Amino acid sequence: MKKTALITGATSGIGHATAFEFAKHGIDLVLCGRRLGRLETIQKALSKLTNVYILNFDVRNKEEAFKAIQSLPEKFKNIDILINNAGNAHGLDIISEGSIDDWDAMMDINVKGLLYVSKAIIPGMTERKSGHIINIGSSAGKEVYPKGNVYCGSKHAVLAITEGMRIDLNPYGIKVGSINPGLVETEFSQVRFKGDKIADTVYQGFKALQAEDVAEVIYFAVSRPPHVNIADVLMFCTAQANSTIVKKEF
Ligand code: NDP
Ligand code: 8X3
Repeated sequence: MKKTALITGATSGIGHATAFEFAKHGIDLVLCGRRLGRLETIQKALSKLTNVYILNFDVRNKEEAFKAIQSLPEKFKNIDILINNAGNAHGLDIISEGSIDDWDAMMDINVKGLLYVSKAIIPGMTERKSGHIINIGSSAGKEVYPKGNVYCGSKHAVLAITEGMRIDLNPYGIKVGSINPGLVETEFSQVRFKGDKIADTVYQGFKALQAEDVAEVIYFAVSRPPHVNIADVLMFCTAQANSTIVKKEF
């Protein structure tokens, strides 16, 4: 039977690549993000392959998030697969110099935004006693690196919440897992460094993971048979050993 997936952060990077990967496999899509123009462009491109509905909201705003999800038309209402992907890092500073606005943004988007969207979608899954939730964590949810303090904290929270969801949703037969990549070449560093040219150097000298590499793993997880749940994946590019060791060609 055709499934419907809701992907947050579908306008760029991992979420965007996942939308394309899912469309290729005929999964119906509800694509979310703040940049409406991008959502419309992606909808136009993917509508040739599958049914696509777009929802334009900021995950930080719980009223907007609930209103958007509740507004889904009948055809897209039953979300089989939730990909909680929207997120980002803001700044890279030692804890004494970090900006409170950056901290708020990371906790509000990466942690609270994920919770709001989940809260709006999980009741439908528990009612139907089926569903699959994949939270996009990070290697930063398993390790802490210098100046990563609050971003790493937000991603550790994502991992703890994922495990909590898996426990609590177990009686309903709902699959819950996390995919945790290391360095992926997306708009992530443009956002983290607020457009500063240092962002251009982050992925230089080695081949970082590409958004499509992560999307393929996400599709692998959602395409397993009903008795198999991919609970936790840590993935790096070959050049990366952990959060602080990356083999560069210069
Ligand atoms: P991108 O910056 O390319 O994409 C981030 C996506 O999140 C965009 O589609 C953006 O859409 C959306 N988003 C950001 N803030 C909000 C918000 N307030 N409300 C709604 N949507 C929002 O980064 P990535 O693809 O790399 O990041 C995706 C996820 O992967 C994040 O959770 C990130 O932490 C995680 N990750 C990234 C890694 C990396 O190295 N790139 C490694 C490990 C994990 P819009 O701006 O249109 O709202
Ligand atoms: C993104 C990976 O190492 O830039 O979550 O924090 S890292």
